[in-house]
Amino acid sequence: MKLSATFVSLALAALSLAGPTARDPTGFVKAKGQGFTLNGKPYTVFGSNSYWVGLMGYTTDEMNVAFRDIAATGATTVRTWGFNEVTTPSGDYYQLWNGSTPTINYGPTGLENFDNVIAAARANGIRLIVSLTNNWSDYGGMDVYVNQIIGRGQPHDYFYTNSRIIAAYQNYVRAWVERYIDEPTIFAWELANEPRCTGSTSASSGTCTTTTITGWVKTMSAYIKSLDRNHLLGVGDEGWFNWSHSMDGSY
Ligand SMILES: *[C@@H]1O[C@H](CO)[C@@H](O)[C@H](O)[C@H]1NC(C)=O
Ligand SMILES: *[C@@H]1O[C@H](CO)[C@@H](O)[C@H](O)[C@H]1NC(C)=O
Ligand SMILES: CC(=O)N[C@H]1CO[C@H](CO)[C@@H](O)[C@@H]1O
Repeated sequence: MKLSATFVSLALAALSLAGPTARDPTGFVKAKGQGFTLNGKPYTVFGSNSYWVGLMGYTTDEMNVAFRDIAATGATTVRTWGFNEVTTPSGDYYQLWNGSTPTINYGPTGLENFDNVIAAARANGIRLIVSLTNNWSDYGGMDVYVNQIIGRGQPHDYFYTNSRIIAAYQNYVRAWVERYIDEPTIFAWELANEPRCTGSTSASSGTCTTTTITGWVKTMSAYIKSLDRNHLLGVGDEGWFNWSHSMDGSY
């Protein structure tokens, strides 16, 4: 469901724009009205949610094959994960937690690995939407911040309000944003994959509302924009249909 939702929203974005697709690796994509431009030409967002490219232990050659195959479909833009929170080092990961202390992994299994993801995307004319944490427990996500900083089983939504968690998340995103501030292959940062009041643990404070999420979005957007004026920024949210008969309405 997560994947198809992303596909639908990217496909809608693609449908809303006619015209040639710019593949120039230079220049930052900009928002213009309801569309996007690259070096003054229309930029069509069409692609996939290939969250896995930087998390499979791929060699640079394998990353190149993945992006080459995706580009061959006509895709311009790939959404991918810029997070994997772990408490024990394993495979590719970007942040390692020891108790409440996170350490960003700048090495070959961490941000140096993501340097390779970017290089392979660029080599194939693909731009990246990079999500910086997950609502869900896949690849760690928000619940790891909650568990490690304020205690296992604490409400998921404290991620949005606890000052120590906010500081840890900001520290993490600053490392990403500053590393890639001049990198035009980044199409946009995304605050989180599907931020919601509840997550995989179903632990909730009972006081989280839409305003809790939008307040966090305002704080974090302002924070990232204070560091990086080059890149677009998205929330990573879903939920525009509001169907009463199905949970899928929240997509
Ligand atoms: C984790 O932190 C504690 C101190 O809080 C330290 O004694 C321990 O060596 C650390 N573990 C690792 C693997 O770094
Ligand atoms: C969503 O649908 C519910 C009924 O299922 C309704 O009460 C609510 O007002 C709707 N919300 C919006 C934002 O339209
Ligand atoms: C909406 C959605 O896709 N939720 C899923 C997110 O991931 C968790 C597992 O991490 C699932 O339990 C949810 O159903």
